[in-house]
Amino acid sequence: MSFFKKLRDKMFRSSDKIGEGLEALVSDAPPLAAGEAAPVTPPETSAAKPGLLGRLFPSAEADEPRRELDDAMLESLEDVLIQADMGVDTAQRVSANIAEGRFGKKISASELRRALASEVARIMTPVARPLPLYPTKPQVMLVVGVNGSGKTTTIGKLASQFKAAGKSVVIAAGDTFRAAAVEQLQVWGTRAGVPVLTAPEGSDPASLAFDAFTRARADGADLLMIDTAGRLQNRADLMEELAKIVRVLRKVDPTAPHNTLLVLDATTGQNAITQVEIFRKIADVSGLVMTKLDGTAKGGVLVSLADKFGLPIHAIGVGEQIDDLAPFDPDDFARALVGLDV
Ligand SMILES: Nc1nc2c(ncn2[C@@H]2O[C@H](COP(=O)(O)OP(=O)(O)OP(=O)(O)O)[C@@H](O)[C@H]2O)c(=O)[nH]1
Ligand SMILES: [Mg+2]
Repeated sequence: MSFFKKLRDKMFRSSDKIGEGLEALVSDAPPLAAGEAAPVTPPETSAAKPGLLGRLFPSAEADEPRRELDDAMLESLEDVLIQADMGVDTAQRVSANIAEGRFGKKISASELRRALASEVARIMTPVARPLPLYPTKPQVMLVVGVNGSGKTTTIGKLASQFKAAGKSVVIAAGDTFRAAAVEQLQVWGTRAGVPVLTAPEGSDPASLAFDAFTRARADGADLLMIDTAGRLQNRADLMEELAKIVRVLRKVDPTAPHNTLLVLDATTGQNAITQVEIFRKIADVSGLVMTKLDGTAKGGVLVSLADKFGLPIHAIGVGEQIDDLAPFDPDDFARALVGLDV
């Protein structure tokens, strides 16, 4: 199954919500009753085949209800986007851009969907950047984020992908706060076939980071990924802990860490915005990973993150399995978000 199909299937809640919202905007007709068949497009008359045949057998899309794009409809569009967690500013900007050249014209739900998908893709394209790899050995990736955002899982998935790509990877279990966190990372390390360096519960994560760095360097590893604890209850402690990790890493290599990945949980919706603001103050965040895009109606938050911060989005997580992490593709994401098939 292509990753797009998987993303589309898994992001069903976002796309359903936006898709239904758009249909409702354009049509006053009651929705199809359960069990009632949707109109089927005859194969020869699909939009991909315009011309004579298309004119003789108008496609289902041509029969779609249309409604004039006016102020009221734009306002409702904004509401649909806000409900999908795009945030007020981004929702307004997106709606205004969609109105350009279309205001006062009759528009169908399919046209609206396509317009929205291309607007979302336009916003996301500049931030869609794969995780950069440098020739530095080892390249140090510090992984930060609030509790439960998916840091450990993301490290496991990334380690497995880098390993499969022929890189030698070392993981440091820098969340020394909970014994369970270390065990969880060891499970991922075993799955990925990657060594996990640990320290006793409650010990100093910075000294583990230092040991892991010197060991990874001595071993000639390509990548060192450092997991961290995500306790935000006490921001000063966390700030101090992360600052100390960075300080000791820089004793070994003044250019480290080479990436600081902030892992965000899509289901937290607009809260992700606050998390970016906080973590940017605490750490030198170089890029984002958005997890749990499967089964959330809040995928729109990614659009508002891109619009607001312009930080690179490296990857997205759509499940708990080892291969449920993919590079961020703006077109696939936009189409999945609005519920377009192709
Ligand atoms: N559905 C889904 N679940 C995910 C995804 N990524 C992580 N999870 C789940 O989210 C939960 C938390 O993930 P962790 O990786 O433990 O999060 P963490 O940031 O390390 O959490 P702490 O160590 O407590 O700070 C786990 O149950 C994961 O399986 C994802 O992309 N989709
Ligand atoms: Mg963890």
